[in-house]
Amino acid sequence: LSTRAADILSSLDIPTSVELPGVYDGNWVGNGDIMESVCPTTGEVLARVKTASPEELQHALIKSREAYRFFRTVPAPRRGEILRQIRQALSDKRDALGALVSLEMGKIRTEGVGEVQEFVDICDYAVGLSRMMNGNVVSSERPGHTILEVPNPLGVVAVLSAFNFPVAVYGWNLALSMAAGNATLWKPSPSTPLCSIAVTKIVAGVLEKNGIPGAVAGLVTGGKDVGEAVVESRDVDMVSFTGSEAIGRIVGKTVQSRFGKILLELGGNNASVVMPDADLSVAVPSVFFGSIGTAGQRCTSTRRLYLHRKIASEFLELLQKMYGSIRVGDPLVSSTLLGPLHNTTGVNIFTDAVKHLRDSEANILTGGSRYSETPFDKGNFVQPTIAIPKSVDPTDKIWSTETFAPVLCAAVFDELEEAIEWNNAVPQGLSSSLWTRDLRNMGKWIGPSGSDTGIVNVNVGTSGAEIGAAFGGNKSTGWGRESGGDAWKQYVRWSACTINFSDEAPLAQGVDFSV
Ligand code: UN1
Repeated sequence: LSTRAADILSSLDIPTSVELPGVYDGNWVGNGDIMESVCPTTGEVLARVKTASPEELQHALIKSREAYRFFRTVPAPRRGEILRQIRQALSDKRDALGALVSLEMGKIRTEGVGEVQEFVDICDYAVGLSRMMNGNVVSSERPGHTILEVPNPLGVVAVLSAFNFPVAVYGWNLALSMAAGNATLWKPSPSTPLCSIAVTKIVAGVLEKNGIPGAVAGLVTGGKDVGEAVVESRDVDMVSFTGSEAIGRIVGKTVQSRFGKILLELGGNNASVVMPDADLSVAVPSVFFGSIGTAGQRCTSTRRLYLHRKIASEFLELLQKMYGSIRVGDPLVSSTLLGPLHNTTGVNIFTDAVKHLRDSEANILTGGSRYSETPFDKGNFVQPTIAIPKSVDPTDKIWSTETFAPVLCAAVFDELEEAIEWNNAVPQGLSSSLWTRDLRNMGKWIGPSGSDTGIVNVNVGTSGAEIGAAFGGNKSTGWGRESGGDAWKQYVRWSACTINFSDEAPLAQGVDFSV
């Protein structure tokens, strides 16, 4: 193992040079298939992880159920206090954990650390929430009656997370799920097991100190088989899945067929729309970050760019200049702005998209190839690409599918209505941005005839949402909401309780059933 990898792992108390147990249900075990964690920058094998065997998975589910039965009786503010301690423990390890994210996932240092910060932030939020998960008192139409709407803990929540946010997305789910009084079982992406082991160790340390069963925050690493078994299990009350539309469709159907609860965060295909009155000194750098940040591997990355004819060439010139100045390299080096794609599948997605652009005679303004010279030859480095496809055909896959790589497609429009139509013409509906200084444009954009995405920004890029508002998308993005806003309401089971304090038994709607 390279020294830098060894240093990062040991700073997080992860042993090097052994096969790591990748299952936690109160104890660390792992007798299933061995999975390798590979560094996307160097190709180095960082660790070998022993995943969950089928028996271990079933055992973990039993332990989760037991943990839930205990945890649901712990008062919510007390659960909040445990979250406060988790927040502190994560914050103490923020830089080390951030470095591990960069090492294993490939995103740059500040984004790796930022992701841990996002987990810290949602813990803060959930601490407050633990004293504010209020139900309702509803007026009854019957004398001497009252109606309560009570949020109760839901059960076992399984979180299936993606490689691109190997820490934060679990954090969003864990924090709300714990505040709500559930047990959470994490099935991370098969290619980022180390991040999940490191996070689980930190969380488990806090649970242990407080005498809480470890399976309140359990972990099962593994591949497709483990994921399928979790999704199919009737012991899982809610599945929160982040990933592709293709897999999400299967997950959604499976959970629905057993009438479980489902929360889906699927593909994004996010557009920025730039009006002629936009402040380009704000818009250009934001589009730059939106399209190149995380090497284009956020669900919220900017993939489509619609420019008003009056500013289109100026905008593209400025943007290309920024693309030209991008510092590519090792994501752990603090000056780097563009790291590698996470895996070779990502490289193939990039190559296919570029080939499709070329075949369909798109104008490729910049990029279009891999970086293959040393030191990039060992990693998954690709050139950020801007292309102008021949037409804006929403049925063409270059516009209608999520390309999880730094490929930005641009087109020119004349009227805002036209741009809104293009924005809404794709199956996905996660995030979108309008750049304007005119209030009337803004009103159109955020109103009933405006953008149909779950995140609708003005003079703010498509990616990089704060945790305070609900995060999620509409249409084929899956309609799920995580993080802030009302998202917590999905992690509880609601009880509508009509209570009779009177000496009579009147029926609702005045129904007379007297003998
Ligand atoms: C994701 O890409 O799965 O808004 C989540 C953002 C981040 C989260 C992205 N806060 O870009």
